Amino acid sequence: MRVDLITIFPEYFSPLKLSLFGKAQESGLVEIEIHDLRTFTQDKHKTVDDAPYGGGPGMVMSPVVWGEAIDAVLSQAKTKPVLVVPTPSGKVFNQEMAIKLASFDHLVFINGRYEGIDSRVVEHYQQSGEFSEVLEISIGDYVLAGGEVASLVILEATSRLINGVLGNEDSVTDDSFAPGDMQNLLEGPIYTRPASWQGLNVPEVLISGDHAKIAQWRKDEAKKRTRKFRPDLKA
Ligand code: 97T
Repeated sequence: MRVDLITIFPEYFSPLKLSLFGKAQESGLVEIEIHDLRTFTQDKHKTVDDAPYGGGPGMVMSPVVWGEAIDAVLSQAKTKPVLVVPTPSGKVFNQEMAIKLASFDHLVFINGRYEGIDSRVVEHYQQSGEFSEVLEISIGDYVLAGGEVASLVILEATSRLINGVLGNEDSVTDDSFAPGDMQNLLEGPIYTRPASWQGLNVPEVLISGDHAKIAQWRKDEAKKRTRKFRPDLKA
């Protein structure tokens, strides 16, 4: 998979150079390139924003500068990429969307700061046909200072699903092997040695050796936890 990230804060993406992602990149499974938006400005002050039409607080990022940057990335693309736009007004990200993103060959993330990116940028690339899809994605109902952290979240959730990345040995995408990846249920409690710690004992059933009983217990605990913390999920 090829990933391009465009940002005014390239340093935000330094975690991508750490072991987890670094290994995936060395092995050639994921190729990540970070682009500084300011290199696509025309003026001496490298301006990327302007006042909003209609008034109001804050600044809006320029469609002209974003267009230059995105077109430069597109000109290097071998296949039609997917445009990922982190925004608080997008569709809320979930595991199903991560699985879908992991199936694509090329992702381009654009990271807005200030009050956001001029809305014509998304509109233009939706209609230009240069991207196979344009996905506006929120990572939850809270406000960030910009899209960079949201992009990191989306990229980590996505890249760990690619075989060979982040130690994925086909166990990750298979629900039956990956309780933490379950779509409809939270994971129940888990334990390791010692059997007793701080006066707290590991549930007897897990030491019983009765695998059918253990599976039933885990399912029951997962349901209890889901009903408690995520009543919106069907458990
Ligand atoms: O709050 C934001 C600002 C810019 C880009 C994305 C976000 C956001 O994404 N998910 C929640 C908030």
